[in-house]
Amino acid sequence: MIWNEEFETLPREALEALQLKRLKATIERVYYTVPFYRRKLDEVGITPDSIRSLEDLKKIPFTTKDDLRENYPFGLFTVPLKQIVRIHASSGTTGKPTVVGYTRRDIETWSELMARSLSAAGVTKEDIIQNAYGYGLFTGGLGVHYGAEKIGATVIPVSGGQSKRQITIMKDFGSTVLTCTPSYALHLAEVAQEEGLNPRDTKLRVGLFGAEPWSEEMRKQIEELWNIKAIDIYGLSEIIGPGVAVECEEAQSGLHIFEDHFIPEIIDPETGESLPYGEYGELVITTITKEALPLLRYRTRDITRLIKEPCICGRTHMRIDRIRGRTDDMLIIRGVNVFPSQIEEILVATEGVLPHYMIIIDREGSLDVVEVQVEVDESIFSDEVKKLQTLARKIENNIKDMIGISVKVKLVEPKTLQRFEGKAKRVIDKRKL
Ligand code: DLL
Repeated sequence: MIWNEEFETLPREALEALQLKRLKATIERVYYTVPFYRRKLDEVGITPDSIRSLEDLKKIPFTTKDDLRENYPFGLFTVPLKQIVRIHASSGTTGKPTVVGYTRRDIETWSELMARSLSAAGVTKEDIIQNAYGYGLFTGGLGVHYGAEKIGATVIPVSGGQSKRQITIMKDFGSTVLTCTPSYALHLAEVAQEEGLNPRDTKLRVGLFGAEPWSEEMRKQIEELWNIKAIDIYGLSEIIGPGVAVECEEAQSGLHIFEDHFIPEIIDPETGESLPYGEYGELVITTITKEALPLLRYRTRDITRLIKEPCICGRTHMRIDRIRGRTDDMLIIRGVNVFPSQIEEILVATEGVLPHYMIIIDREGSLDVVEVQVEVDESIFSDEVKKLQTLARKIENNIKDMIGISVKVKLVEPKTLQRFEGKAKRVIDKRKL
């Protein structure tokens, strides 16, 4: 279902005209209110008047996470705090958190984008949404919450964690939609089983999963386990939170990025040059309707590609492909670039292997060594040792053939690896410790 027919199906020409108008207004806004942007734009000789076409966007310097950190906490806000009605922050693994602020209108924009996202997944006011994204400084919980209320659905603000209680609530309240990270959706299915509930027997029919990379194979597993449709939803705090892009239930192939609010570009993460259409690279986003914290050419560090082909759902907004991973999550193993999601794809596609794994990288002498620990079915585990070895070798060969790196695969018993309530952490890089 399309929430905002008018804007989500704007013909390209009208959409681009709107983008240009909004881009100009955004540049004007930051130029006159944020010293950081004023300085940056002056350095390259750009004034708000120099932007005549969307192509001119390329003349504007990038904004990075470091810029946000250097202006911690509120230095990039365009308005005084009295106009800010909400703050969120992402913890990050190193250094200061990234702090983002919203005006009342920003919250309205975000709610609209989340209403669109839920509708794209087929969610309506008839639904009961169990929102198991964390509430708090993380944008997942409240982002979904406001969108859910906007469409008039019944929202259960259960937040993440307390998994047994999640299952009780799901059963007793008859939740029809689950929102959480894909790794938590997997974990919850296990907990349901432990509680004597077959996850396929619940009333759940749709899930909106995101906030971390997951593979197509993982989607199949989740859909199968829960007997639901699993929709990929993308976003980041800096840009607004969840609801930057979402898959439609019709195609489930690529995520529509809401182009009346964001302008996407793909660049080579090494050189910063724009890449030809269709190539994978780093996603760069310019916000064109944000008030408190507009970002010009923000480097997301997420790797994807653009898809401009028309979609069967009727939306005219282009799509981004499933996120492959982040530039900073990319592993360089003996010189080969590898994303954990590529390894995941191979593991999860293997018969008898469970979607729970951990990648451990270490250095022996000057050589990188990788161990992939992955859980296997109880039935396989109780098989003879030889069968287990054969399976491990088979996975090692597939990884070698498809990705080009040699790894050691260690098959472990079900439920022995760590589980996650929020974003999963599936790589331990001891080289960096
Ligand atoms: O994770 C916002 C969000 C909440 C998105 C709920 C979807 C659902 P941050 O904590 O700032 O915001 O983390 C943003 O998470 O740059 C990606 O690297 C990753 N990410 C988010 N969605 C996806 C996705 C939220 N669908 C960072 N696929 C982003 C892959 C994703 N990675």
